[in-house]
Amino acid sequence: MNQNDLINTRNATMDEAREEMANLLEARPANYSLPQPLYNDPQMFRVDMEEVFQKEWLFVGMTSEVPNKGDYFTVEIGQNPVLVVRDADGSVNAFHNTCRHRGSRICTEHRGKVANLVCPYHQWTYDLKGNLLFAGTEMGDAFDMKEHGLKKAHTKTAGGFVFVCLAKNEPEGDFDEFLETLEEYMEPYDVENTKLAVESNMYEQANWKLVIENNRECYHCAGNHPELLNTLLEWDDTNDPRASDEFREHCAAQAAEWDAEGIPHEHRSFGPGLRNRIVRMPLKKGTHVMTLDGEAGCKKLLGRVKNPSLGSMRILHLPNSWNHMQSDHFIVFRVLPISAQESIVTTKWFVHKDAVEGVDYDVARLRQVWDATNEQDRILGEENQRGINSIGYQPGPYSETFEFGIVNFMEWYSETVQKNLKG
Ligand code: 3BY
Ligand code: FES
Ligand code: FE
Repeated sequence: MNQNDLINTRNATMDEAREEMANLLEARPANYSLPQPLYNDPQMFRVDMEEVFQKEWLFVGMTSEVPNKGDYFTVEIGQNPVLVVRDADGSVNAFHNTCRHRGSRICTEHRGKVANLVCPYHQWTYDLKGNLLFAGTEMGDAFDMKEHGLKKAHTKTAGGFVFVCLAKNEPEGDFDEFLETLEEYMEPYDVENTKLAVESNMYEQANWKLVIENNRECYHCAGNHPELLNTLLEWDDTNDPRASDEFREHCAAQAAEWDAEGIPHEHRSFGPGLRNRIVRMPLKKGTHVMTLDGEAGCKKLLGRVKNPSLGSMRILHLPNSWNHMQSDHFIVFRVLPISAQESIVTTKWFVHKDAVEGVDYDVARLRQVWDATNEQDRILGEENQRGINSIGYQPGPYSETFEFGIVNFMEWYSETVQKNLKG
């Protein structure tokens, strides 16, 4: 076979995978877990990468991680290294972290600060807008510097959240409306004046969809999350039909306080499968934040917050993030796929930028509950994956009352992939 034949064979294999994906999703009963290949097959994973992670808006981090000019962090979206950097004009830019010379990664650290972006291989140098400034003296007369700037990824920021999109064209939809709401709901926290207290990167041997499925239900909470359940109410909404009168009274009392303080709390959601969703939920009566004992994790409250009991404002962004905003600290979660059966879950804890470690907050205490919860969820995800890999696996039913969040996720996933496959 010559090179073209080889490329054609490869394309034909991907075309088959795309067709198989479309057929599997088309035939999928809405309230059942997915067929096995969608959780473990490498070709299906490539379709997920191409149709979801390389086309949709993804949460990557917070603007307060890059407070000053030249601050950057890096992130790997599947096989795509991306760098997020603060420009001199204050904007946050994202680029493919791959040199326009011969493709080396440019920023090799997880985070750092630079004046310019210098490739470690042959020192091609780019400014913070991605323009090529220097390529040595040996590239010949015909070489055009302007044609060799870094490739940009679309970037949007709102309420301190940074989203990137690797597609050529941004996806259509109501993402901007979600961002406006995010801006409004995040206002009390003054995110620009927060700092990263600590982060964890957890490797999980499970397909990314299993990580999200696990997060979208609390059916498993009672049996697995003793630390989290000290403070977290299992319902995902204040009007859950299963909730007791006591729960409703608690919600109403909290809502009255929040209204008086101008703290947004009402449920807002956008897109198919409530893809982007914000709701503030009270925590258990008598607890303030998600620490082991429910008492503050940081003595300095965030932004203009006065009330230590702001519950947790839950922010969901499919396909890859859920978040908990509280009075004294907030926690963001990011899921990124590595392969069909591997993912990375990154958790970051933020506090007021003037809070002093060891005085106002103790990192070990701050992270305790979600470290425990993440580890419990990792084991659940990995066991879920192992069972799904069996020839004995058969898609099983989701509970309508406990697992509607997964039904929604699957609705979004299925619609999005099918739409994107059609191009
Ligand atoms: O709290 C969360 O992030 C979600 C909600 C329910 C289960 N899971 C722990
Ligand atoms: Fe970057 Fe050569 S690959 S300078
Ligand atoms: Fe869990």
